Amino acid sequence: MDLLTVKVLTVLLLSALLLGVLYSYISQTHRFVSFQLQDVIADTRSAEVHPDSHGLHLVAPEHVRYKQPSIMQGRTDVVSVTPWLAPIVWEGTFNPVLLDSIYKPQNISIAATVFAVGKYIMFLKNFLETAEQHFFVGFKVHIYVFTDRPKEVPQVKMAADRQLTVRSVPSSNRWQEISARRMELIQTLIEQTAHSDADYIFCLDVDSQFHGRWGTESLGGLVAVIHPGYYRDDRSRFPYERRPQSRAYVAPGEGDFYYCGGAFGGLMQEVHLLAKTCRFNFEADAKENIEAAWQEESHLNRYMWLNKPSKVLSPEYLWQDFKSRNPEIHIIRFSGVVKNYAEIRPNA
Ligand code: UD2
Repeated sequence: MDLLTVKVLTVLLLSALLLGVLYSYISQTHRFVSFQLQDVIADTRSAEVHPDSHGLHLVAPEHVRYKQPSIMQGRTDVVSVTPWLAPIVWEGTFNPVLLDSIYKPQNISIAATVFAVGKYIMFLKNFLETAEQHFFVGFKVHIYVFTDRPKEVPQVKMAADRQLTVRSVPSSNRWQEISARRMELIQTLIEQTAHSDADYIFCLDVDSQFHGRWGTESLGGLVAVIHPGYYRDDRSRFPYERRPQSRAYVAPGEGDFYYCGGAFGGLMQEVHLLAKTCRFNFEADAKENIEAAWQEESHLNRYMWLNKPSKVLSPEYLWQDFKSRNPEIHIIRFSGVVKNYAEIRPNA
C-alpha cells in the first residue's frame, strides 16, 4: 500500500466515524422529542377517555347541551344555599339533564331502606310502585324492605337494573321503638352488605309516596331534608329535644333548620356514621330512662346541627298530603300520606 492509499483510507474511516456519531446524536434527539410528543398525546387521550376526578370534582361528558346557567337570574323567593355554603335543592336550582349526564358514566348505585312493621305494611305497595316511577329512574337501585310480615310484601314489577331485598325484623308493641330502632338496623345493614352494594343510601318513611322526580340532584356526602311543618318558623318553635339530660338536646337559640326523620341519606360511610351515632345516643339515653321528644328524629337533628349536611333538600322532598301546597313549592316530589294513627299504630 502506498502512502496515498493509506491517507485516503484514513480520511474515509474518520468520515465514517463522524457520520456514525452524527447519526447516533440525531436519532437520540428525535427519539426524545417523539417520546415527549407521544406522552402528551397519550395523556390527553386518557384524560378524555377515562375521566377520573377522584371524587373531588364533577366530570361532564363533552357535547351535553343544556340551558345556559345564569348568575343573575334564578329563584329569588327561596334561599338556595345554607350559611355553610351547602346547596338547598329547590325546583329551578339544578339542571337534571346535566346532572344525570355527569352521574350516568360513573355507574353509581343507590340503596334505599324502608320499614313496614305491623300494619304499616299497607303503605308498601304504593311506596314501591311510585318509587319505580320517580326515584332514580334509569339508575341502579336496591330497595331494602324491613318487615315483620315478609309474606305480605307485595309483588311490584321493577325495571331490570332495580332490585328489592326483604329483611325480617321483630315486631314491637311500641311505635316509638319501631321508628327509633331503624338507626340500629340501618347501621347493621351498611356494615353487613350495603357498603359494598351501593355508593349512596337514602332512608325513607314507608307511609309516603313519590309524585315527581327524586334523582341525582339529591346526591351528596350527608343529605338532610327540611321538615315541611316548620320551615317557615322561628327556631324557637322547632320541636327539638329541650331537656339537657338527653343526648339529643339542642339549646334555645341554637339549631339551623328542623330536619325530617322520614328522609335522609348520603354516601354510605356518612350515613353509617350518622346511624351509629344516633343509635348509640338513643340507647345511652334509654339506659337513663329518657326518650327524646321525637325519638331518632331528635337525635338526627342534634347530629345535623353539629355535622352540617353537605346538601339540604327543600320540603319538596317530603311534603305532607294533608297540607295545601305553599307558593314556593313548585313541585311535590315525595310526601307523607294521610293516615289514621289510632288505626295503624300498635300503641296510642
Ligand atoms: C315522624 C317522622 C318519622 C319519625 C317519627 C318520630 C317524617 C315525615 N316522619 O313521623 O320519620 O322520625 O316522626 O319517631 O319526618 N313504622 C312502622 N310501623 C309502626 C310504626 C312506624 O313500620 O308501627 C315505621 C314506618 O316506616 C314509618 C316510620 O316508622 O314510616 C315512622 O313512623 P311514623 O310515620 O308513624 O312516624 P310520624 O308520622 O310521627
